[in-house]
Amino acid sequence: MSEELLNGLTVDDGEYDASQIQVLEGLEAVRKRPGMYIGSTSSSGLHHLIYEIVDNSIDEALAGACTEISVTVGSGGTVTVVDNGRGIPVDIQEQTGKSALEVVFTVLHAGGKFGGGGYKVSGGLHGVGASVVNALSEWLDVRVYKNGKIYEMKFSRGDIIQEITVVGDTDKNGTEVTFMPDSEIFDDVDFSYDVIKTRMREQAFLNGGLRINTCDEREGREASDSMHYEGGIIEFVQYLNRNKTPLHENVIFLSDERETSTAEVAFQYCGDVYNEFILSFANNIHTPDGGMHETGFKSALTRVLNDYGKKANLLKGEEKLSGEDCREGVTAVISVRLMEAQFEGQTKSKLGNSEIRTFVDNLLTEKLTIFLEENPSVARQILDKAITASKAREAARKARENIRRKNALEGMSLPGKLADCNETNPELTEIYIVEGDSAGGSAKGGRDSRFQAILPLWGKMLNVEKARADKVYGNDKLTPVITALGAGIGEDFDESKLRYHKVIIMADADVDGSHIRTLLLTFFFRFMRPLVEGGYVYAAQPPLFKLTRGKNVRYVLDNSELDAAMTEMRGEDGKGKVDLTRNKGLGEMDAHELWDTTMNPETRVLKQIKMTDAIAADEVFTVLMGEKVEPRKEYIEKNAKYAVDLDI
Ligand code: TSJ
Repeated sequence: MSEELLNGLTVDDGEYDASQIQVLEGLEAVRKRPGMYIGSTSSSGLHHLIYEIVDNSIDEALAGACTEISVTVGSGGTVTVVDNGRGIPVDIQEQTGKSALEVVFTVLHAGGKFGGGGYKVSGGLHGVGASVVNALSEWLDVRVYKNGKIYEMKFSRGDIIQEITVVGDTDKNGTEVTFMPDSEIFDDVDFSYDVIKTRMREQAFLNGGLRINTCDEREGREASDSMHYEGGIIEFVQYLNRNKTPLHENVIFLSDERETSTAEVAFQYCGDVYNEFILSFANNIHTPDGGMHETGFKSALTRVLNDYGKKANLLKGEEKLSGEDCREGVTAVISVRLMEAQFEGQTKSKLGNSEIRTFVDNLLTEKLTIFLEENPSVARQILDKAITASKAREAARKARENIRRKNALEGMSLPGKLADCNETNPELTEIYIVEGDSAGGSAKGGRDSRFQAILPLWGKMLNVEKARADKVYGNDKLTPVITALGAGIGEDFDESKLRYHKVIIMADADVDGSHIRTLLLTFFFRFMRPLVEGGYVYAAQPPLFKLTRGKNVRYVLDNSELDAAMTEMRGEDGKGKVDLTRNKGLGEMDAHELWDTTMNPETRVLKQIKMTDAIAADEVFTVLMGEKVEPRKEYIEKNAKYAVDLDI
């Protein structure tokens, strides 16, 4: 091959081929700043490698040329992705003198754009990441099954190790990529089968009809699953609602297609649920911050339900349903595909294309109106639910107004049980919410009152998952928490008014403690979501064991540290007699012990409550706190951990 240079001269193919240098520079940039391409080099970036490869196979499925994809974690920690598509083209292109296969793996952002036509509407959505994965892999092998032959090419950290070689005959078609992530790049190269399976299940739902298999071949971790949903996002909604009680039997499904975009919406209301759960996707990519597709759905839903309510005489006179009323108890999946998706916001997790808002709005306005007219009993159930929600919201508003007025009258008085701290800069202060009066007493005695406040709680706590908002606002167990934090609740919640930047739940490490912790977390999650999202909520970790040898006392957090601590304390001869007791409760520790083990910032262990996965969190809360007993039992048996141990 030859390359034209600036002065019109051409040089022959050789070591100094300009395009080759560019390629190397491109992939070198990826290795220098991996975060720019895959977000991070932590576990999430590591798993991103798989998604980048699988996206190519999904594009092939969208082009109608692939029906099955398999993702396997090999025994050595590698990942193999195989599909039964047409196989990446291997013939040399005139323009570049290279095969599409080589270009895909060595040129940044090259996938999907080669070979002229390539993909149309459905495709060309992803397929940009194979070279990034190649650059960040210790090694990567690709095999293409095509034209009756098996072609193979090998790379290491982006460099070509073996040019395309025919290594056998085959009657199959498809592409197979195996890679070993580079341990020089990633903090940890251990893949999580659960993370992979969850993502692949989501993709199987979003691409109805496509079969996706997952397999873990690592010793002691063997597992395999096969996921295939003819119903697509309809089955996604059924899956999300599997532990809830649907208000109407069938999931409502609406879809439309334009020249360059498609929209699909599936939703179903649940009678026993008071919050909304909307998952939206653009080009199969989750958009946790919503965007135009979600806005279109929400505004049209509100308008269509109000119009229907008027027409069917379910809403009288000036009665009007708010958007929130119309979404109470709904589980919805919105999936759109479009040519040039604009992802906005700091985390690129919001869809910005405004034409999609009109598209989804029109879809609902036309087709949901028809659906309601054709299914009056379903329509009536939905409207009844929204009207009840509206009345409850009005009651809640009054209750909230009462709290506000009371606060104003009493000069924003703090709860009587609160032992506040001296410091007033919230960035420096902490509040311990403590279960039980006796533990509260020890905590008050043990704390550093300069910056630590204590709020004891006692008695039975309200389960907010089973109550509407109006019951929550007036609740005498929750009101002290609301006033102590000082930031309001629900729509009124104002992060900037928060009186403490560390809100620490301190409860026993037993079943009752776990219960109160879960109840409080559910309350924060549903009514003070920014508190959880902002990372203000923590769980204190009181030690489970106390070791005594003579005058020496040592506390141990949990089982995993017990053996080592015992050995250490027995001393070198291994003969010292060490007394082991299990801590029965916070109340049994005196003020000093509580400070040393659980409250002293120098020595304590705090667990920050994270909100990484909305699906998992919603699941945990509905399962643990909802009406159905059977799934809850199953869940607890399966996890045998406290709810707080899950990364919510
Ligand atoms: F990108 C990649 F290398 F990472 C990769 C691509 C990885 C895997 C597992 C699969 C694929 C892939 C690519 N599967 N199927 C395809 N298809 C094409 O590249 C292809 C085949 C034929 C034609 C055509 O127009 O004839 C066009 C394309 C884009």
